[in-house]
Amino acid sequence: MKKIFSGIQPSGSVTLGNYIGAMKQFVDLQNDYHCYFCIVDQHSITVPQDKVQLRKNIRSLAALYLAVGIDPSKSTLFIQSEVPAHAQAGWMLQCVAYIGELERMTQYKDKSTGKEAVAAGLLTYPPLMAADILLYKTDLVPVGEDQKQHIELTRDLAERFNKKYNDIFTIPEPRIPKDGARVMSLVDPTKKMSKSDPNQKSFITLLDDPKQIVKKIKSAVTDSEGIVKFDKESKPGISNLLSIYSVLTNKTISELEVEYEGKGYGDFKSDLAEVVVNTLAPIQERYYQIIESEELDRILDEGAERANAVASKMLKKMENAMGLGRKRK
Ligand code: ATP
Ligand code: LTN
Repeated sequence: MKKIFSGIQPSGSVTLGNYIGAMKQFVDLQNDYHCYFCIVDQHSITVPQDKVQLRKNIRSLAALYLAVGIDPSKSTLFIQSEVPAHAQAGWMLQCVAYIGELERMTQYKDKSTGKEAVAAGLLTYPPLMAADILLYKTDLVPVGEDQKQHIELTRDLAERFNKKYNDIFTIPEPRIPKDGARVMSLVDPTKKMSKSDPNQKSFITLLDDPKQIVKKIKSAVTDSEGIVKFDKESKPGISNLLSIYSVLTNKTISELEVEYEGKGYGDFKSDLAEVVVNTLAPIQERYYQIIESEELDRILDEGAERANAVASKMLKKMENAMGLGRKRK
């Protein structure tokens, strides 16, 4: 069976963008692939985090993975910091990566621009992500559009390592959804919806209640034309809402354009809010059953154990290839 690895940062509440761009695909893929899904807490400390909130976010993200449909009997769900091989392999890959290529990463540029103190880890984030992926002989990495550049770098690092040391890494491919790979902010539809955006109105979280969802969608920035039509350039707001509507209902954008011909944004937005509320209701119900359960801890313990067994083997291969420590099998 081919292998899949993907990770989400516990850097805030999971958004509709994370769900549509990443999590929704995970659920479908777990039937056909050997899947590893990770809560990448070590990635999230590349920007400042409140330690109490971080712990909450880690548990909440784990419960959400299960609530959207990740089945622990099919997939391995675990927390990155509970599998030490990630940080160890990440260090080794930092020594394979060049500063120049790390400085070219757009996520680094976006998150560091204008900041007074930037953690070194923000720059060296991609080799840790490469370690996440390469430790599991991953074939496919399902992610949103924004992560494409990081997967390309992962491929470059793997090829460089294979050539220089020993041919041990599988070269992974990104898997980016055809639709919904870049859900935009509700406040500024030229920016990606992001869970660490300080403006709460810019995103819908998977745990927002119906009232909040209706309010956020009603106040989503559109244009003054009043015509429900997809045009990313001149109507980015309504185009974003159309994309969300389309992926959540499986109706095509053209079908929706016909359905809302002659109707205003008000009707369109109320219907979309209803679609989002109905999509999230069963997820929220499962979430609240799982979040406080001991079952969740058991699943995470078992996940870490399974991940550790696989990752530590690849880590040894990396150490042998690079000549670190003493020769071991
Ligand atoms: P942060 O704001 O802390 O950077 P984020 O919301 O961008 O977080 P990540 O944890 O970095 O989310 O991403 C988890 C997954 O969700 C990745 O596969 C990423 O590509 C995807 N993703 C994130 N934002 C969006 C979006 N707006 N549209 C589609 N996919 C997205
Ligand atoms: N960089 C990703 C999160 C991430 C990831 C990974 C995704 C860390 N490690 C491995 C896929 C595979 C992000 O910011 N969304």
